[in-house]
Amino acid sequence: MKITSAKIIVSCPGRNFVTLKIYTDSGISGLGDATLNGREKAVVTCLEQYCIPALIGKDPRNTEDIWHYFYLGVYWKRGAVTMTAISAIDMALWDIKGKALNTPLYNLIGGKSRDKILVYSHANGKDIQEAVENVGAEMEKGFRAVRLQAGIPGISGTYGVAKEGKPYEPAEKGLPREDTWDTSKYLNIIPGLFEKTREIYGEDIHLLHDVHHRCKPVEAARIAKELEPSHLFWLEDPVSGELQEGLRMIRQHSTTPVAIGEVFNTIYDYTTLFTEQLIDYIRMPLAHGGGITHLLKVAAMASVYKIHTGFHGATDLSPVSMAAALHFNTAINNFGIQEYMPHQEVVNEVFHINYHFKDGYMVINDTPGTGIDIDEKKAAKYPYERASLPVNRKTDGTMFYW
Ligand code: KDG
Ligand code: MG
Repeated sequence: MKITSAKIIVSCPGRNFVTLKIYTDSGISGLGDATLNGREKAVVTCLEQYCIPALIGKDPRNTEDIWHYFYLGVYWKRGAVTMTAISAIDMALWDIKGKALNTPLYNLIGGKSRDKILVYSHANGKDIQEAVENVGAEMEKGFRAVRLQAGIPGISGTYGVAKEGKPYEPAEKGLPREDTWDTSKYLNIIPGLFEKTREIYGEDIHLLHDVHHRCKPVEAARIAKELEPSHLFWLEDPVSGELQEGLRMIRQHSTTPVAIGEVFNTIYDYTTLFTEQLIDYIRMPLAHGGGITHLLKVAAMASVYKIHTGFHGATDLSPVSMAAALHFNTAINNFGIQEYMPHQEVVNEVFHINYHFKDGYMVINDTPGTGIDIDEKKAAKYPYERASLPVNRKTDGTMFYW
């Protein structure tokens, strides 16, 4: 079998998605998600100019060799743009492999370890009261795990909190909005949010919280310690992962489980975190962390250190990513949880999805490969629109670092 061509489909059904479609001489094609929120066109260029020309003529079944060809072959290893391009190629090739063998992706990577995938949804509100009420709404939909964020009084536009009752969407049209951030105000609010939630709903719901890399190690240790009585499922991105050693202080002071890595892109971002058992969950998704080939290795190494997966699954990962992740989660032993932030209805016009939500879990069909399809005519109806994630300044105007 040979790769004959590849196409990139950029579409904006409510938000931007970049989809790679690889064609073969056997008539089989495969899909990969190449979406990198706010940097979509950089990945398009990387694929178009550098990767696709080198793919033509290769045997798509050689996923391991092709992965190393692109990872080692660029010389300039790693980085979000390069790794997203490699991830999309890898995802599409595993899709082709599954279709060629007429079997779902999970069968190629270990078969079924489980029939259904535990997912968590999002609840947020402008203040504690609204956020707590929204946890109840998610529980009524059947979710058994909920990520909870609340607006911080005195801070305009808290990241992770929806505006005016709209569904939460991290990127906004146009250039980046500038928000203000004050960590001390944030630290004072969050423990009370979870205390109230536990008081109302008890212990029979998993609660998660995302710090979005906003704390210094000592601040993260404080919040992790203060949240201990609320028994979180995890505290996400408590510090920026640029400095893996920064996670040590959290571990020294608290037993709140830690998840990190939605912005990571290789195993080398995790080595200290694994070997010192500084975290409990891996957030790095298939779409940015080198695809199935690389994440199989990351998950295997994590399992040695009793660490589970908890892949990123925000709306900026396309349904192609979600389908691939559900297969992956079905197969591996050390799966923990999957983030599920439902896409807007219009997304289902473009992507024909093969999974559904039921009683707190996602279920994936047995269609060969990843089993997801794209309607290119519908995709063309929604052209790319520039969108950006916000940037943050401290109250005195300094760019927020930490
Ligand atoms: O593109 C950035 C978003 O995906 C991210 O901010 C969402 O933190 C996020 C999460 O955990 O879903
Ligand atoms: Mg996050």
